[in-house]
Amino acid sequence: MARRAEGRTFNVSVIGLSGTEREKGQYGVGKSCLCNRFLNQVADNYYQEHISVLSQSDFAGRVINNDHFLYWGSVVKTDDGNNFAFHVVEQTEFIDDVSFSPFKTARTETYIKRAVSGKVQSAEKLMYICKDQLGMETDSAYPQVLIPEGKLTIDGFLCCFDVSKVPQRSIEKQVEFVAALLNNALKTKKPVVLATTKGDASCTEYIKEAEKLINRKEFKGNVPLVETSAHENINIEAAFMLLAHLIDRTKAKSKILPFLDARKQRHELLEVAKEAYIHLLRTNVTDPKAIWGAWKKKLEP
Ligand SMILES: Nc1nc2c(ncn2[C@@H]2O[C@H](COP(=O)(O)OP(=O)(O)OP(=O)(O)O)[C@@H](O)[C@H]2O)c(=O)[nH]1
Ligand SMILES: [Mg+2]
Repeated sequence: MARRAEGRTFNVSVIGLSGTEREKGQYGVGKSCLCNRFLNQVADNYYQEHISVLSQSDFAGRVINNDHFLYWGSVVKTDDGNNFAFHVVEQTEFIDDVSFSPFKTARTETYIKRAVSGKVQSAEKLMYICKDQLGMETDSAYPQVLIPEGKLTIDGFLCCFDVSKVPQRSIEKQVEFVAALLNNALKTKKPVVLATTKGDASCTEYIKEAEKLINRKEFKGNVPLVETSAHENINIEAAFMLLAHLIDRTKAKSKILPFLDARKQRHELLEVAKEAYIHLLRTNVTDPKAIWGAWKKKLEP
């Protein structure tokens, strides 16, 4: 059954509470970090801070390209021996750093309508890597990867729900916003997964609110929930793979671990990796005067 997924590309749109500080509170809900963790395999390429308050020139640059979404690039993941290719976009709201209101574009719908678009398009838009890339788009430090040509048809939505406490954002506000977003996303008939974000800094009542939300009668059974943490890399791949299985209607459903079990598994894996790395260093680097920079390069794959 799972073979059907072989060679298929899944275009995923990551959505969630977005807007000015008045709407989303002091920080975002974690859409960018979730995308960053999924797309970049190398831990050193994970950035904890991304921006959405920009200058007019950064908004008009090739990465943002005068649109309220980011193209995060593509990645291939292997599950049960099958390859799953993903293209990921993040629907957000970019704010002008002079007026502190959203940049005006040709599209005038609200975020809740725009974020569930079935197709996204932005001619020659470049893949976003990190905030320092803005204004430096042509610098050789940043690979220039183009969004696929033409319209990108979205196959499913990964909706973020922040379960940490954020100043100037009430939980009621987030619940109301995400409920409207889920409603609109389900109307598209595309699969939707709710990812609780920032599980490493979670508040139990907020997790309960997310569970209550997906158990409302209009969503019950239609929106699976995955508890994630981008900072600790917990259940991130699992959330995308679950969505891919729903899109592909494969019987091989991903097994989603509860947050604490997934965290334990992650810590065990890190422990094994750490031990293996220490062993590698001990067996290779025997010169007490060895220079770290030079050896690091030699040992990197
Ligand atoms: N503790 C913790 N903080 C996180 C995690 N993910 C994101 N954050 C923090 O939350 C803040 C907002 O994260 P972003 O990923 O930029 O949020 P966003 O939804 O993309 O924000 P906008 O696009 O501006 O709406 C940043 O300070 C992140 O470091 C996480 O897994 N754990
Ligand atoms: Mg963002």
